[in-house]
Amino acid sequence: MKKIVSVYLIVAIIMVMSVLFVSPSAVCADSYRIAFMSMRDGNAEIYMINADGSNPVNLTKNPADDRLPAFSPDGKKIVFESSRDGNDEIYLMNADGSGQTRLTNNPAVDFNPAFSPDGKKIAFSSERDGNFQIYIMNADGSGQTRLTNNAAGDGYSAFSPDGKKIAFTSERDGNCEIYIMNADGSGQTRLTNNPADDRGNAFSPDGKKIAFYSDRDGNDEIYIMNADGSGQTRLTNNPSEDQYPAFGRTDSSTTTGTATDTQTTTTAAPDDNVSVLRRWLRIHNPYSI
Ligand SMILES: [Ca+2]
Ligand SMILES: [Ca+2]
Ligand SMILES: [Ca+2]
Ligand SMILES: [Ca+2]
Repeated sequence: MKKIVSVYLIVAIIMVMSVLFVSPSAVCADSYRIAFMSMRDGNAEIYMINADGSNPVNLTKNPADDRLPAFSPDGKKIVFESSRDGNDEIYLMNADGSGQTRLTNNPAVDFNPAFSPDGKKIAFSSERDGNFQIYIMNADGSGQTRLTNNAAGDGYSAFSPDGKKIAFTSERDGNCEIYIMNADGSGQTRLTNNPADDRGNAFSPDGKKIAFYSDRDGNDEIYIMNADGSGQTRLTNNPSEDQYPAFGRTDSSTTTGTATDTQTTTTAAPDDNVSVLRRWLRIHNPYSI
C-alpha cells in the first residue's frame, strides 16, 4: 500500500512539475495570433501578439507608417500597407516579419489589401487612375487589374467566402452605399439605397449575409442583410456610434452572436497628414476627418 501511494505521489509531482515548466508561449504555440497596427514606437508599425496578449513582436521596424495588416488564409503571410518607399504601397511579408516585398509601385496611394479565400489574389484600393477604385492582383503582385471605374470613390473590398464575389462601398450614387460584384469586376450591383451613408461591409462565414453600418436612423448602427440586399435589419439601437461589424462563429465555447459591433483595430488608421488618405477614409469612418 505504501509503495502504491509513493508511485501516485511521484506521478503527481511529475505532473505538477511539467505544468510549471511549460512556458505560456509554448502553450500558445499552436493557437491563434493577432496582428495589429501600433504607434507605440512613434510611427505606425505592425505588431503580432499571441491571443492572450503575450509576446508582442514588431514585425515591420522602420520609420515610415506600416498598417492595415491582413493574414493570408493559411496564416503564413501578412499583406499590409506602408509608406516606406515614399508613398502608400501594398507589401507582403511572412508572418514572422521576414521577406518583406513590395507588390505595388506607383506614386499614388495603394491601400486596404484583402486576400481572397484561396490566397491567390489580393484586392485593394488605389488612387492611381485619379480617384479611389478597387483593383485586384495576384498574390505576388503580378496582373494588377482595375475592377471599378467611375468618378466616385470605391473601397472597403471584402471577398465572399467562396471567392466569387466582392462586396464594397462606393459613393458613385451620391452617398456611401454597399455594392456587390463578381470577382472579375462584372455585375456591379447596389445593395443599399438611401440618402444616409452605408459602409463597412463584412460577409458572414456562409456568404449568405452581409453586415454593415449605416447612419440611416440618425447615428451609426450595425445592420445585416441578405447578400442580395434584401431583408435589411438593424441590430444595434443606441445614440452612440456602432461601426465596423465583424462576423464570428458561435460555438460551444462562446456565447458571441454572429454579427457584432466590434471596433476593428486593424483597420483604424493613425492620425496623419496624407490628404488623399484622409479623403479615402471618409468611406471608412466619417469621424476620422
Ligand atoms: Ca513603421
Ligand atoms: Ca503607390
Ligand atoms: Ca446610402
Ligand atoms: Ca448607435
